[in-house]
Amino acid sequence: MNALGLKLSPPASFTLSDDETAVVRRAAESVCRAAGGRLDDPDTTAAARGAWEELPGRFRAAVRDFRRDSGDCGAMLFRGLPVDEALVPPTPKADGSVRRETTVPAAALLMTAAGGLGDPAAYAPEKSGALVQDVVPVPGKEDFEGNAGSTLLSFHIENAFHVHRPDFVMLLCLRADHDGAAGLRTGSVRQALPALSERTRQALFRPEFSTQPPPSFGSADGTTPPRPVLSGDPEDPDLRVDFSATTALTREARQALVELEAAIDAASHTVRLTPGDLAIVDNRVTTHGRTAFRPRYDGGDRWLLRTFAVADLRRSRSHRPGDGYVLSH
Ligand SMILES: O=C(O)CCC(=O)C(=O)O
Ligand SMILES: [Fe+2]
Repeated sequence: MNALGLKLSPPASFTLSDDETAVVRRAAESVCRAAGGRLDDPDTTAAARGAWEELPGRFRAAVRDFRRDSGDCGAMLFRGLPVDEALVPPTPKADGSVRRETTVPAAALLMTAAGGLGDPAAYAPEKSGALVQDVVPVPGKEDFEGNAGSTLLSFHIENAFHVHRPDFVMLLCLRADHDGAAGLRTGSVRQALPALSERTRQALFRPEFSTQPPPSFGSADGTTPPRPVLSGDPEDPDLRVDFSATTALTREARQALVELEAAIDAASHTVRLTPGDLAIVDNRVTTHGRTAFRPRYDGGDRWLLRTFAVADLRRSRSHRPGDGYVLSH
């Protein structure tokens, strides 16, 4: 039930059969052999695009349907992807760690899945522009407002400040946290909207908010020019907000932001990812965050791999030198 007493359906989930998992594994392994295992090489991306065609039809249809209409939750869970936890190396602890080699089939898998949503993309100032990034707790960063932390991570649209924020965020679980406490939270504007007053909606459509780059963008500075939090169709708007980085510039805007955060919280869903679970979030309409958990830094901590996808790579061409997959700024 949400604040209005409405029952909100949770994100849809899709579970692969054992046979389908085996087919996905073979496709991912073929990508691992491309470009000498260099994950960020364009030949790997090309191999991943080809491997998409090899994936089970049922899986491809589900991803394609999600791409067309991500539903009320703007998030979907795919279970049973080929992750063999026993073969997963110790969870890294280094700040900003990323995958540079395609040796983990899971990394190849994310690149392949990106091909179904559009294309993979990354940002040079963030996690050294790697297409597949580690989401792991980092010692000393417990309170960090970013994915290296382990306190509550507030709801955000990924890279909300950026004119070319990603369209989709993919998070693939290699290992859960020791206590099974860490939960990925998603909260969609589609489910929150009915709880907002007309006055609040109007305030959120006004360009009276600015958003800073997240701390993961390193030294990148500069607050965005004033923008609206909601845009597009009043009945099905796009959302651009990061509750730890968006500032309201007027009193009414401030009040609207508080109301929006409460509505998103009330409409949110929490999922505890286990190895082989892939969450895809529609970053145009749905925020995500994470509950607190307690890392041990013993090699057995929670470990997700993250890749962004964009539906139309061309749109960001002016940010991508050499027509690559990494936005330079
Ligand atoms: O740890 C999580 O479940 C989500 C972290 C996050 O927001 C991200 O990696 O973008
Ligand atoms: Fe995030």
